[in-house]
Amino acid sequence: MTSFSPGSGRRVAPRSQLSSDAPRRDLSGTWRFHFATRPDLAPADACRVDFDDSGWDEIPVPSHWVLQGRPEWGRPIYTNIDYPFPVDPPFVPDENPTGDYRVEFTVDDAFLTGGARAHLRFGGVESLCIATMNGTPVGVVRGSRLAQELDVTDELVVGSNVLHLRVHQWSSNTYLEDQDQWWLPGVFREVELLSRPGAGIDDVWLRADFDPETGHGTLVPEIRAGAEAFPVTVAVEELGVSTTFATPSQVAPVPMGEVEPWSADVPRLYEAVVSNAAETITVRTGFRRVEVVGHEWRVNGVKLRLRGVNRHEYHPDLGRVFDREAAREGLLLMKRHNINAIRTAHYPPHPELLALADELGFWVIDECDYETHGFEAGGWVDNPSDDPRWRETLLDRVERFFERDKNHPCVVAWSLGNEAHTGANTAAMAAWLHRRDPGRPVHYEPDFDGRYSDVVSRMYASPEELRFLSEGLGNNKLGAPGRAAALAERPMILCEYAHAMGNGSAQLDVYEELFDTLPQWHGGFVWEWRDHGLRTHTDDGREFFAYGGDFGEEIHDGNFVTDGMVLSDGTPSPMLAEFAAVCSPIKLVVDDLGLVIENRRHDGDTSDLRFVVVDEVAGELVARHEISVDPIWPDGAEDLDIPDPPAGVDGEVWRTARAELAADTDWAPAGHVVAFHQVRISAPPAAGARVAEREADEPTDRDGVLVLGRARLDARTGDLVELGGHPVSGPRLELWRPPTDNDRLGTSSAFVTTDRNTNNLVDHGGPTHADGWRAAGLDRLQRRVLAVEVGEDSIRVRHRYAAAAGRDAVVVELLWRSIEGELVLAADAQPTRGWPGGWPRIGLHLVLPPGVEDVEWFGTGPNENYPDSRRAAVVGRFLSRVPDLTIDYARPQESGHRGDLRWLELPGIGLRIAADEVAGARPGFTLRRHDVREVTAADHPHELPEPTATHLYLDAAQRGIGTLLSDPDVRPEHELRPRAAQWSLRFSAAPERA
Ligand code: IPT
Repeated sequence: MTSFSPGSGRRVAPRSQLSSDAPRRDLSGTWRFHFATRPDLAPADACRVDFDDSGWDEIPVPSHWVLQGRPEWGRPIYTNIDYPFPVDPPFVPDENPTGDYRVEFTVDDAFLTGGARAHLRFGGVESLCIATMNGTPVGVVRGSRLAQELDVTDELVVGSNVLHLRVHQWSSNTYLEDQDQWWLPGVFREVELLSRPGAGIDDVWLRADFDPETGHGTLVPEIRAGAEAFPVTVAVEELGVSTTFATPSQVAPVPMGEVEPWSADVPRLYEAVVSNAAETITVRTGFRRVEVVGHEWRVNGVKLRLRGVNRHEYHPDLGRVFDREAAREGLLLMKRHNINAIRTAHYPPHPELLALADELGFWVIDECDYETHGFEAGGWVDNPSDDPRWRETLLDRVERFFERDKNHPCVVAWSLGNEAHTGANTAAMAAWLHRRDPGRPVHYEPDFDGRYSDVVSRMYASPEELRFLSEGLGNNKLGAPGRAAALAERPMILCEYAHAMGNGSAQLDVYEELFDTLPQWHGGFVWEWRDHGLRTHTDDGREFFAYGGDFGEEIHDGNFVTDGMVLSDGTPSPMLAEFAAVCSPIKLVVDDLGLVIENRRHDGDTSDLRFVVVDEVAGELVARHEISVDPIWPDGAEDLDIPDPPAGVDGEVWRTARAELAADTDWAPAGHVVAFHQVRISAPPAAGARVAEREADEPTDRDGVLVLGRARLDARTGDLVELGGHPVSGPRLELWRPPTDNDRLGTSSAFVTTDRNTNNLVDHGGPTHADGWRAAGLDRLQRRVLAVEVGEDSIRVRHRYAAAAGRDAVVVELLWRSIEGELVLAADAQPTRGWPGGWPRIGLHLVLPPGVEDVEWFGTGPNENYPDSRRAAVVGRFLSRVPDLTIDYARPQESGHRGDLRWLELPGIGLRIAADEVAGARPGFTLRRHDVREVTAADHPHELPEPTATHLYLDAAQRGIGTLLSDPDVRPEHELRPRAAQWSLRFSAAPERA
């Protein structure tokens, strides 16, 4: 358990995951299982063939034992950086959960005939497994997400066999596997029994080169087999090529003639067959050439543009157990959102994932199973990356990782791991890869100085830092003095950016523009694809998705495990739509005269797309034009004339151009929108009769209730009590928003940065944004009525808002009038000088009756949007159910804001609210069943109380949502400083609906 060794016993040299016709037995199924809280409590004789396991429980293999609904078998633990036990390498605590597994299976003689050998192949066991076959120990398997074969020929018998595995949750390996995810022990990938034919082909590596100059492909085979295995034939039937090598020394490159290349955009695969008398191996191959030429990282001669995500292995019920259908659905969802690249954070995925990426088309950075982040707090003392005692194990890891995955065309770089600092061992891992596969670059982010990796990689760098790096200027985090200029000669990526925790991240467009314009930058990988909440139930049976702390962990990192663009239940977050809008490889610019279409795909013209322009007046569709255009080649653009927009019409004219799929594809149906652009057409308004000055109604006071048209107000406070016959209260000033994760964790200087010299995380420890807002009392404003003045045709109300102990105040004046059945509100908020810091919002809050079901609005939508994240939004008319307006982020927080409201209608209470422009701006709205205080108080969606009202917030402004871990998190132009605000609102009866 506690040695530095990479594993022991009958270990077989690492090989590819190959599809062979040799006999194979998947041992997945129901096994016998015994759980012990400590190794010394595990049954002593459990490995003996005649051991009586009839009293044991059962468990599915593959699975994690902590996800079997048996709390007595331990529970999941979530830590991001910390080890869940003392840093005392290579030792682990005595309390080391231990699972004993037993399975009985039979094999027939086909398995062992002709000198065949038998291998047990482990796809993944967390974290250490001692295997015993028919009573004989056959090996110790280490490396949780790495494959390992053991030769069990001498133990396997024709007929019945007993396999026993003893699995320890913690081992020395755990020090190397400190990734930001749940700790989930168990046999979580398949265990297979493979028959290896006597004169079989041990391993195959088909390097499939594509020459972009000639369009020709070449297969460069590497065949690992004994001389007796020859002759060996390599054939690609589709290309009419078949070559037989009589001896090992004859093995040589096989010219394929003209081929179609493989790329993420056009993932053309060919089936290659490698065979001999004993076995036939099928490899799906793709021809492509990966090169780093100066600062360009190219595939098939074309610079890569990575629009990527970090993807963990995750399933809300199964943990890291691979579910092919769910994984495929996930990849299709990526395709539908213009994602073309995956970093397999932070370990090699199930091999089938790479097969899917080959088939569907993704550029993949495949990452080794290696992270030691928990050494950081101790200044990286004893860090495995630079400790000779770990060298053999780390080289073993990189070898097993590489050998398993080497045949996949999707893999365009090898990554040594994540957050394990740097040292002689990581340098040796890189050297090993360079020697073994000169054809693909090595990535390793903590190699800040670029001593042994080929791609300059950073995390959460600010836009300014991207520019500095590009210009060859060093500073903190960017490279040692003297290295910056050298780094600027290399390709650059952000292996993590746009931290998607909760309602975040914004600024995708800022990064996209830099990726498109700075020559060294090739794009980045959003952190991360999906939340990892685990489906759980409360005692009374309500479902929720658990994050750190929900299983009573001693230490944990809370909801940092839910930081994806897709929620735990599979719901795409609004950020995913924003990503799709910003990162589309098809760029459209439309205006009243023309349409510019640019194709920034790596491969493939635009013949799969149709281009549509629609015109809307006041949110109503008035024209749809299909624009005919010849296919545009990658890197090409067209500037097209399009029909004139409508003229002489009443209302706003909006024109939207869309690139839609013309036909169904593997990943989306015809009509799917790949790109769009919307513009407001400044059409001259229709010449209409000027509206005559209208008379305002006179307010009347009936026993302390002021009646003004549709409204009734409290004569003492000036608050609404009724509107159109429905109880309504407010409006009240609101300066608080339920903190987003960024608000709650970020500071004016990002809360953690990395110290350049030590690579230690520096916690700036300053108050977070939310701390600042709380200190200013924004969440507890008290109100004092200054005046309620009833005039001849208006009611003027003045309120003063300030927090306990504070002197800073905001005075809000509300001027109510009623004109021909329309209630008109002119509101004005004026802060005193001297307010510290910033505000999250400046809004008016109206409390409406509960049960308001539906809303229709003319404004931005369909999704929530914020000042720094609104590229997925268009202006139009939308319908929604009220609960669907907000997102159930893992931890409840600000959600549902939609900027630039023109009007909204609530048919349930017959209310229409129109918002007029004041000083060129319109308010945004949020409609939610809980107020900001209820949302702030809840830690999970299911903790929100039964709704008692419907809350409408009309915000003159909201702060941006920013991007966590970047400095600054919110760009200065999207900060909200204390300021005055005005609203111009009209309340009327909603038109009757059919
Ligand atoms: C970065 C990690 O690489 C990633 O695994 C994840 O933990 C992310 O942070 C936070 O969610 S490391 C961080 C110190 C920048």
